[in-house]
Amino acid sequence: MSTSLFDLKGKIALITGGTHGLGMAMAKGLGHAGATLVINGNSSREKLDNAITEYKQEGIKAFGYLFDVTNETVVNANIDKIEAEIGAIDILINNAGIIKRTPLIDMKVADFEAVINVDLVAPFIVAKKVAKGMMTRDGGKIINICSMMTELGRNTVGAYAAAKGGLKMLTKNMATEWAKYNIQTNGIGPGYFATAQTAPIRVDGHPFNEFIISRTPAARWGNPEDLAGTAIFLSSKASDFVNGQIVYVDGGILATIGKPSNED
Ligand code: GCO
Repeated sequence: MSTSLFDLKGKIALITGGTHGLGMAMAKGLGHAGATLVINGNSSREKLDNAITEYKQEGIKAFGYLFDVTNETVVNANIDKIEAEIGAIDILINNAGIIKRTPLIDMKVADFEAVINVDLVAPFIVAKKVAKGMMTRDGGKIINICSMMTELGRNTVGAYAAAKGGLKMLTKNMATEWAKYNIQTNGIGPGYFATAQTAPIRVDGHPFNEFIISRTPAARWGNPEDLAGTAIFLSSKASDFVNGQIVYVDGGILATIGKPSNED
């Protein structure tokens, strides 16, 4: 029996969108802390299989399940399948997300709805099903992946901000309703990280790249590995009395109004 506060041996963790990027980095953190990983992919079997191979190459026990997190019938069937084949889910990281960068005035309603569906409705669908199982056992951990856009607006990401702002309040409501079942529900708000999602706005010389470097007190983009410790913390015994909190891993962006360009 493990005694370490941060030891996840014997735990089963489901990570949606865990085939790449921040989801994979957080999942690896949990895997190296001892958890068995169940990785959801949304579309490509090849991408999912490649990710599972990568986890296993790092000595992590991992299984892949391909399903659309926005479809409640499909989600419910796959959670039942996972819990029958692998075991009861102790930890859920709702990480799967999309972004569409378009000025609101030009955005199609269908595109707006697609972002809301994946980034806000899907975390509700998956968490509701997983929580039902946790309620019949001794509880569990739910982590919703938020964003800087949970707290701040930015040109062209209005739908994403609406979803991620809503996800903060959904997290607080899950915490409110489910804490009595020993389910701790919290969020992680990544700052600006070096991923495929941000690659287009991170190229050298891109005004946004310079802006983020100047706007971040740590004066750098985040590395996906920077998220692993917070994910382990919120997945472990160490956070058993933490509920409804969004932990921002952002290099300090949300702590400051910023500084004039002529200041050090
Ligand atoms: C953007 C970025 C952000 C980051 C992240 C910040 O276009 O502003 O993609 O949305 O990805 O969500 O926390």
